[in-house]
Amino acid sequence: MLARVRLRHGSGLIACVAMLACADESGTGGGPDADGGATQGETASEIETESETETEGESETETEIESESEIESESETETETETETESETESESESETASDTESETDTETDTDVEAPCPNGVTCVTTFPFHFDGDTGAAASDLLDHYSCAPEKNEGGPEFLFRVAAPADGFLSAAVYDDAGVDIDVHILSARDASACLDRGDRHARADVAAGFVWVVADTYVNASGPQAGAFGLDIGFIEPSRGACAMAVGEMARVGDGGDRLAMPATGPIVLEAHLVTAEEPAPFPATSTDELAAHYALSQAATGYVMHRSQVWAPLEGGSFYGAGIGAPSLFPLLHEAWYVNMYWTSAARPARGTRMILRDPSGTRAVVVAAGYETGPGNLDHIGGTPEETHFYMRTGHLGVMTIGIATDQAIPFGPRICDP
Ligand SMILES: [Ca+2]
Ligand SMILES: [Ca+2]
Repeated sequence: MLARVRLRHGSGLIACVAMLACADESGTGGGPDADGGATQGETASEIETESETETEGESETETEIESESEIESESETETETETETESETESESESETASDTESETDTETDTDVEAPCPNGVTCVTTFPFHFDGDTGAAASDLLDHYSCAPEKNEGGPEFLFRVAAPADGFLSAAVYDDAGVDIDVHILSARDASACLDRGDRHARADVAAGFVWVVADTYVNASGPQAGAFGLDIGFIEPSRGACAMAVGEMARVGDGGDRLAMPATGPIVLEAHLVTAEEPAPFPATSTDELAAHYALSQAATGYVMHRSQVWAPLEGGSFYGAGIGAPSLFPLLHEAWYVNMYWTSAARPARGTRMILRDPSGTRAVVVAAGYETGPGNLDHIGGTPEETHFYMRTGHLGVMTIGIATDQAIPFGPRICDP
């Protein structure tokens, strides 16, 4: 539906300025190195298909997932579909569910996590929360179509979760299943399919108010029937820091800029970057683009509490002896900083000290992420003013080359991760 293809032309291979790794524009959104065969060719031309797997409705398959590339279009896609085309019949079919629970679930501002947990529902009060289940044995089979994407057939059995958000914040949920199974995840503001805030084939996210939010892991129905089966579900809640987002005014010397330095803060396209090995991941280091990757995802999620269905691979082999190499030894790279890292094509002289706080901000809003600079240099195309991994893009609702404002935080004491800036 909204599938987009973006071509990106880098400036080609430029001499490395870092000890272990040089400019990295590859291994980002395009995923051409999914087979571990990263080449310099990726730098020159990279294709990213930003299509959410399910935008084709019934043609939903698992195969697209392997492209490693469709990361961030869900919000765009679903914004369009949130135009509520819900049918009357659907409303009626859901009214039963809604009516018998409304009294206890109509608690948008109720943070009483002690409220009785309804029958057949799993109640969630701690994060990150993990659940393993099998929709082939689910007790509920009431919800079929959700207002986020009414054309999607979620007619198979579902698991319901009542989530107590402890504050206003960012709620996300990720689902993991195997081939032949297709469980989708939905975030609802009430126990009602017409109250859908977001949904996804693999993950969903929403800014929620303190109180109860509902998450439903539902079974997608394709032409072959309900794709029920075993799945894992993670639910995470992050309360963004709030406050000033002042950025230092100055300029950044970048490799190959011919003395034409970038005025900071700057606004422009931000690359979707790959993952880097951290201090929590001792040698032997990854020998392929996916070696030890699952462990990295788990470590990162545990360190940050930030839930998403991660899919980016390690930064490609270029100049280093292992995949996922940044600047300097991994032992110098805290796990928390990797989750929220940022790079620019700074010269070695201009490169900020490791762990310097920078801010990536929506140029026209208050949404931002505090990110860690100084660990990697790139992207090599100076038009792409910086890069950051999928964690940042997922929160910012941006994709590869999404436009953000970048700058060095004036206050170097603010916490890493999502932030709501003072207007
Ligand atoms: Ca269902
Ligand atoms: Ca799915």
